[in-house]
Amino acid sequence: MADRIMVAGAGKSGIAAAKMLLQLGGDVLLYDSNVNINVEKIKDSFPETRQLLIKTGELKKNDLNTVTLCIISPGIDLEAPFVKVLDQAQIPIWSEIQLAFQKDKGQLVAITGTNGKTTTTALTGAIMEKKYPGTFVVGNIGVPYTETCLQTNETSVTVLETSSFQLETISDFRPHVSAILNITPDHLNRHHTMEKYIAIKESITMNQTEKDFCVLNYDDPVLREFGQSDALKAKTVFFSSRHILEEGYYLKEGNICRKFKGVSEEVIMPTGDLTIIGQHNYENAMAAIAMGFCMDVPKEQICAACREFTAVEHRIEFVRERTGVKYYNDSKGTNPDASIKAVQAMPGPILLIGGGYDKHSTYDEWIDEFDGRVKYLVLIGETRDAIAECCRKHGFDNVMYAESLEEAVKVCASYAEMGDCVLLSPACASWDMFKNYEERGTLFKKYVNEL
Ligand code: UMA
Repeated sequence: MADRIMVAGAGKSGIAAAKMLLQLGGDVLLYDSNVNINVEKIKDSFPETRQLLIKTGELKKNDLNTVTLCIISPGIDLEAPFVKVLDQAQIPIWSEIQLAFQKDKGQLVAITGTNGKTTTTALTGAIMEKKYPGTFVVGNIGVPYTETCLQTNETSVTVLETSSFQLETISDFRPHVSAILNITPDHLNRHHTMEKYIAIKESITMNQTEKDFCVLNYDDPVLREFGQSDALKAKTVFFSSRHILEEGYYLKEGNICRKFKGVSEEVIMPTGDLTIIGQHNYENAMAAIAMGFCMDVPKEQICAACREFTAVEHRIEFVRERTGVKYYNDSKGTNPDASIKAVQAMPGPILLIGGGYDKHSTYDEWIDEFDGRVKYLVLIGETRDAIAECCRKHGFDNVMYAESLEEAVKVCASYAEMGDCVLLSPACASWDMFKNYEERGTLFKKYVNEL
């Protein structure tokens, strides 16, 4: 019997990986632990199913008889019970991005970090597109890498948003340019310790050599140390929004500038030319600009892409103004640090909608940021008791509960006054009440537009 590759998880990544493997003539076992998924509907999405087996529910050793490799979807925890069965059978596990990387014929730019990944990936993609018309923008941003990797050629560039979940099971994955934007606590329910989470993020560089580049945030103490350590083989390119660097990209007098050994300071562009707002977005822009230069995109093309770029959906996205109140969708604010950035970027007093899936985050710094900015916090979801308790501890009493996102929007609209901002920035993932953060953000916009 022919060798079979198992693809674990029948979500976006799993379906794309299975299709790619079938297209290459392989035999695939598509496995999902959820017995309630619609197997017939999944089969219908495949053009050809002769070499495809689908299995749901408990995985047994016998199911793995001819399986030689497992491609795992990012949402699956390596502590999931079926992974033990794979380990016992000594079947190697690759992430979906590792599989795609092996088939990528072009150049790869990969971006990770706790926050800012999606905006930076989209902007970097727009910069690359100017010089390399065959640019693909994929990964955690929503399009699986395996969906596009077979379309790559020697001249194409792939810009990949890379989550810690995807990096956990790479092997020879090697981007020519990598970036780590920042590292603050997130997904600790899965990675358990900060040390492990940091190591996974830094592993984006593990196969890079001195021919490659790694763009790092100088203001993040962990990344500054990493960039100066021998552990990093790629050329370090720092950016900073707080320091004028001897070498790297930085902010000075309202401009994004750069300076390198033997070359005098060069102004790239004024931050005022960008439509994305807030210091964190200037950091994202500097990282994207640095990646543009690493990939030899001319300065005029980099600046043009930056000027044309508008905020990505669900990231401090302006929805509408109604009776003098501005509504913003920051559904992508899925951890406290991301939500702090949104709170800081608001142009007026805030009615904030927070709460969601429990990733065991701590909310103290988020709530400290409310001071003088947040008028009311309306809580939804699994974490609302924990957040309300933390608010009490910090002396913030203007907390209300809502049973649904729709109710939360209505509560905010009824309490908001002229000049206020209603912000959905939950500081939590969405998986307790929604399929994903996109669904949460899309519904928020719908409820706001129905007011
Ligand atoms: N499943 C199992 N066993 C398990 C757990 C899940 O079989 O133990 C199955 C589920 O029943 C489901 C499938 O796995 O059928 C879901 O797989 P998935 O969660 O990996 O979801 P995908 O649809 O493949 O989407 C993934 C990313 N999701 C996650 O990392 C949770 C998407 O990132 C990404 O856009 C997509 O691949 C394409 O690359 C989303 C995300 O929330 C946006 N990412 C996290 C974040 O940004 O914080 C990391």
